[in-house]
Amino acid sequence: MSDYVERVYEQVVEKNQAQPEFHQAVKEVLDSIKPVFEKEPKFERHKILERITEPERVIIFRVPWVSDNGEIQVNRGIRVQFNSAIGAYKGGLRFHPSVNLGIIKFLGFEQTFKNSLTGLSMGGAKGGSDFDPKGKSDNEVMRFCQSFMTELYRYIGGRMDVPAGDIGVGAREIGYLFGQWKKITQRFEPVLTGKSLEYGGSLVRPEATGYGSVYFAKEMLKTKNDDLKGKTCLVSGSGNVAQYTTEKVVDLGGKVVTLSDSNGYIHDPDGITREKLAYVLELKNVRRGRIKEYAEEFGVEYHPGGQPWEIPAEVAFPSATQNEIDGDEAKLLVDNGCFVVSEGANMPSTIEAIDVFLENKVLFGPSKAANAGGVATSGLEMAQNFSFDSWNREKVDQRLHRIMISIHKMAYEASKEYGEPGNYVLGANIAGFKKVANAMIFQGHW
Ligand code: NDP
Ligand code: 2IT
Repeated sequence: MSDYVERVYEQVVEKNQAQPEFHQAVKEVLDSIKPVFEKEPKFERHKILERITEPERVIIFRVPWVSDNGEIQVNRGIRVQFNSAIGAYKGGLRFHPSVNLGIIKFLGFEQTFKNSLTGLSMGGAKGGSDFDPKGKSDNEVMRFCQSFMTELYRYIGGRMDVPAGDIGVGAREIGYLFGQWKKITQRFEPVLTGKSLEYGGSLVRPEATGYGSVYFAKEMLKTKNDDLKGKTCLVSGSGNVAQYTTEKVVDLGGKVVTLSDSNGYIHDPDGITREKLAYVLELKNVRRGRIKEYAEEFGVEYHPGGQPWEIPAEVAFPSATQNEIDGDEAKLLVDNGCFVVSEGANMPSTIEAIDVFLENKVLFGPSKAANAGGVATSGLEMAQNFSFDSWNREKVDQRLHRIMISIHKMAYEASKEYGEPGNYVLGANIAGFKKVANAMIFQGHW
């Protein structure tokens, strides 16, 4: 039966050439769910794998805009509506020069299973552009967002497809995108999440991915009667996810000693305090500066070009981007005593790195489980919007916390049922997959 899985994987590679990240994401899921096909032949009969690896729809469009110096610029916009079996399409937008179809497809594919794990009714999607917001003026970002939405608006809606933020897309970009959508459609509905509070955003949405990733780490540690108190933690990135991961670790008594950006990392052996974190938020979100400035401000080491994984620590929270930990870096982490990894970023560990973590019995929280708090809270934002309500911080945070506990439980129980208790890669993939696959079967062949 696992021949079926191998065959479909080969077809995916053949049909989607030059999309290595998409192949990687598919391989990780397919390898995990092999035992499901042995137990339940109906999935093969219904050609679930052929269908689930093919996006329902891919939209690619031109995004022309004019820079401040009067020059015409052209970027590419993409929206991949991957799977709507369990809800309207839902997933973020990424603005980064590296964005291409393969990357957006890997993210949309992952999103399908992640959203399933949240227990909320949300299908999988992802979008973005090769636009680089770095160094652009607010007006340039606004004109770009307006042009992007002038095409995208045709394909989205509060009950159709609801984008949100990701790398390079935060509250500023969501605001410009929403303003343009509203101007074109003359409607006010939850067509985007990650909105500012003033016009329908949810408390705790900015914090949710980072908090959720730490809640997931806490649940994994609990299975060993352990917690984060006094543990040295590595965080990579210094954007949205990294910032609130750091905040929650500090709250729970852990010590975060690194942050990074694409130029290098800082090492603060005394730990990043709330005061220092406030500096990071201002540096990154307001001044849009580089993490190097932290080292200058607080007199700590800056490692240009490097990544935090060479620093000894017990816990790692990769929170920057895909494939930021390879097999050798995973070995280094393990050799230095790291025994908990919670993936805030999407697919930050290569397949080789995951193998190293699993072989060494690291408590490894794969991204589709560990970082699902962000999209889950987007779902809570929509629930508030559709009911014309807004909940207080405690209520949203409690719901988020409960969802992360439930995702951990589902992944753990599936890992146990399939004979590898504590293998959260297996557990999350199986639990996320089954719900979507069954929903597809119930709805007939489409
Ligand atoms: P931000 O844009 O806020 O921050 C991204 C951070 O990662 C920056 O520090 C950035 O550095 C660094 N980074 C980005 N690309 C690279 C790269 N190619 N190499 C090295 N460093 C890089 O994004 P988020 O914090 O929102 O996203 C971080 C990760 O978390 C992504 O993988 C995203 O998909 C994932 N995620 C985000 C969610 C959300 O709600 N925002 C939800 C779930 C997952 P620099 O400034 O130099 O580019
Ligand atoms: O990868 C992700 O889950 C996100 N970027 C958040 C998606 C969302 O719709 O909130």
